[in-house]
This record gives sequence, C-alpha cells and structure tokens, in this order.
Amino acid sequence: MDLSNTIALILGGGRGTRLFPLTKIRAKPAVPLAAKYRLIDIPISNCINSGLNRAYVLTQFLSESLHRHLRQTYTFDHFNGGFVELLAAQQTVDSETDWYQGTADAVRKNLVHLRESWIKHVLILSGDQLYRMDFREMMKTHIESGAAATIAGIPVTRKDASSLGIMQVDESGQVRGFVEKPQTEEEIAKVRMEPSWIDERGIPSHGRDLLASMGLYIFDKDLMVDLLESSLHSDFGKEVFPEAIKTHKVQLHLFDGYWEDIGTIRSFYEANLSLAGQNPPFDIRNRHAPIYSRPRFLPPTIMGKSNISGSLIADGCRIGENVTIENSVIGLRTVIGDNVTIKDSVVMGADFIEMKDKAREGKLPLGIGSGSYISGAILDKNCRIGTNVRIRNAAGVDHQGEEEPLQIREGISIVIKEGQIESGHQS
Ligand code: ADQ
Ligand code: ADP
Repeated sequence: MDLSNTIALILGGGRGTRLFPLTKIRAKPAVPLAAKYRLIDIPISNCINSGLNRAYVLTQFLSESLHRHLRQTYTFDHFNGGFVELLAAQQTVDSETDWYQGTADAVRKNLVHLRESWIKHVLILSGDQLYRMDFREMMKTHIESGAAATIAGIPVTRKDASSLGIMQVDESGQVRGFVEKPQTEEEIAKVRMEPSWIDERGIPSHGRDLLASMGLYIFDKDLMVDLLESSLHSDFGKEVFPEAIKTHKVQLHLFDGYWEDIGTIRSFYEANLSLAGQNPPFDIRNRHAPIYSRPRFLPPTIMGKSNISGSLIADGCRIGENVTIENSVIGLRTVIGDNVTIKDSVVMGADFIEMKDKAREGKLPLGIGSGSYISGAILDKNCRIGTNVRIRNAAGVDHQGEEEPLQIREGISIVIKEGQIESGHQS
C-alpha cells in the first residue's frame, strides 16, 4: 500500500500540563526519551518506516529546541521530496482563551497547509505514545472498507476505558458507537463488544471486551476539510467522531501489540524504565524499523569498576568507580561521580560536556556528585547534584513543589532542567 498521497499531521501537544515540570520549558515533542531520543522521534520513525516521509508537527509552543531537532534530524534527499515541518500556533496575549483549543481545532487552524492537490489522505497521529505501527496496514483497511475515515483501535478492559475513547463496531468493523472517556457503567454498556468478535479476528481477547481509540486516524482529505469547516467542533474524540459516525462510514483498524500513552509523568517514567529491562515490550533495537534520532558523534561512555544491571546507558557519559546503576535510563553525556547509587530512575543527561577547568560561576559541577543515592526519580537535563545527596522521596509524598529545583509528581521525584541540589541534601 502506497502512502505517497498521504500527509501525516502529528499532534505535538497542547499545554502539556500532565507532563509538567518536564514541559514547562520545552514543547512536549522535545521531551527526551529512552536515553537518546525525543518523544517526537517515535511517531516520525513510524511514518518513515511505513514509507511516509511528509509530515507536519503541530504544537502550541514555538520551540527553538524542537525546531532545531527536526531540522537536524529529518533531512531528506532532493529526489524523494520528503519533509518534516513544525507548525506552531501563534501565541498572543489577547488570544489566550481560544489558543488552547483541542485537537480538531489545531488541525482546523492548519488546513491551509493541506490545500495542495497531491494530498488525498490525512493521517493524524498523537505525539505522546510509544508503539510501532505500519501505517500501510491501516491504509489498507481504510481503502478496502471504502470508509471516509478510519480509527486505529486496540482491545482494552474496563479498568483502562475511562481515559480513552471507546468504540462499538458492527460485524464488518464499521464504527456504530463512540463514547469519549466513558465514566459510568451505563455509558460503558452502550459500547461493550462481544469478546468473540475480537477473537474471530485473530486477536485473543483475554477478557478485553472494549475497543479503545488509539487517537490515530486516517481521513479522506476532502471529508476532513468539510467536517472541520462546517462545524465548530474542537476535539476529535469528544465531538468530531461521535457526530461523524452518524453521517459517514467510519471504520475500525484493529491493532494488538505494545501501545502506551506516555503523556503523564508516571506513564512516561514507567515506559522509560520498561525499555531498560532484558525483554522490553517495545524493542528499540528492531533492525527493520529503527527509531531515528539526531546523529551526534559523541565519544563512547567511559566507566570505572561499576555494577550495572537492567539499564540503558547512552553515549558520552563519564561514570566513576564503585557506581551501582539498577533498572535505570542514563541519558547522553551524564556525569556520575564515585560511590553513587542510581535505582529505578530516569536520568536525561546533559546538552554539553562540561570541561573540568571551566569557570562555572559558583555552580556545582554538572552531573551527580560522589556518594549520592538517587531512587525513583527523573533528573531532567543539565542537573547539578552535589555530593552525598539522597533523593528517594522517603516521606512517600505524592505531589510537592511548583518552582523548586526538586519537585514530586505522582510520587516520583523530579529535578527540573538545570536544577541544582546542594551537597548533603536528604529527601
Ligand atoms: P487524549 O489523549 O486525552 O485522548 P488529547 O488530550 O486531545 O486526547 O490529545 C491527543 C494528542 O493531541 C496528544 O498527543 C496531545 O498532546 C495532542 N494535542 C492536544 N491538543 C493539541 C493542540 N491544540 N495542538 C497540538 N496538539 C495537541 C485521545 C482521543 C481518545 C483516544 C486517546 C488515545 O480523544 O479518544 O482514546 O487519544 O490516547
Ligand atoms: P531540551 O529541549 O531538551 O531542553 P535543547 O535542545 O533546548 O534541550 O538544548 C538545550 C541547550 O543546548 C540550548 O539552550 C542550547 O544552548 C544548546 N544547544 C544544543 N544544540 C545546539 C545548537 N545546534 N545550536 C545552538 N544551541 C544548541
């Protein structure tokens, strides 16, 4: 299946508040993931691996770092005409209220970019999910069913249903019911499926009797333009689909495999750590479908006699003597002193290699000072952690801090970007 007349629109994020403080100073797509990637690399890699190399990334923040990352990573040769471009909503003080509209509104504001006549289909993707999908398969479902729009869907149990759009389909897979984030049992009952329908399609239902929208859509372009121009609907899940299924053929594309939303601090933290195990549910090493990122030409990581297990270590790190690293992700250029222990943590690393003799204007050295103990934490980039620091949320706090360098979200300690934690600190 050929995707040469398809354009991808990647929804790079509204305010990104659920990922605060990681998104306080950067657009969500630029958040570092799995030691050396950024969130945006996942959907873009899925596109490229599906033979689709024309994509726009929609974001509400004009972000220099995101722009730089896209420009330096996704350059295509002159002959195949590929591009990945950032479309950022303009922020003005007086349009603050209508600036934070939903997904459909973000697409509506960018319809002008879809005018070109070669574009027949629009693939809408979410920017904060970890999964692999060959979009050619989804396009096949779309074309063969003759649908106006196709939604990728995955079987889920009741437990997950309230945070997702839930669909009910008929025998042919046409979507007949769509409820966004059903909360009550009555709402759930309206869209419940027979598990045998899922089993019959070669996917073991294992008690999953609900079909969730993965937030990935293919539209015939003309229909999408019509739907968006003739309504004021601001969100695909809340408004566009519940309405569209009444008047148009909307088809399900059934998917089963690893798929995680990584839009909250806890899901982001857990997805990172899951990649560090021996048999990760999402394999970043797949030779046939690599995850792309910016080539960096960093020196190899150097380390002393250390004890490292179940962890990912990126390039350019300097790790001291007698260091223990367990079930953790250690990002690019991380500096770790002697006798440090890091457990169940995501360390994003640094944007630069700090020269030892360089004046630091009274700041601590970049990285994690000797004798420190870090557990259950996310350290954002360019942190300066002193010596003999203990970060482990000993008090078991759920949420703490708004501006401080060390904050807690969903029980996870977070040192913000450029955050400095003085020597001897205990928490
Ligand atoms: P949610 O993930 O809750 O549900 P939403 O918050 O609208 O939906 O976000 C979808 C994606 O669009 C996210 O990647 C988000 O960052 C991005 N986004 C939101 N507003 C944006 C804007 N104004 N500009 C650019 N990007 C924006 C949706 C569907 C559900 C479905 C789940 C699956 O509504 O039906 O089950 O996705 O995760
Ligand atoms: P993040 O988005 O993870 O917060 P950035 O990509 O913004 O990180 O990088 C942080 C810093 O790295 C920037 O403030 C900038 O000083 C520096 N930097 C990295 N690469 C470049 C570059 N190519 N040009 C200019 N500055 C760069």
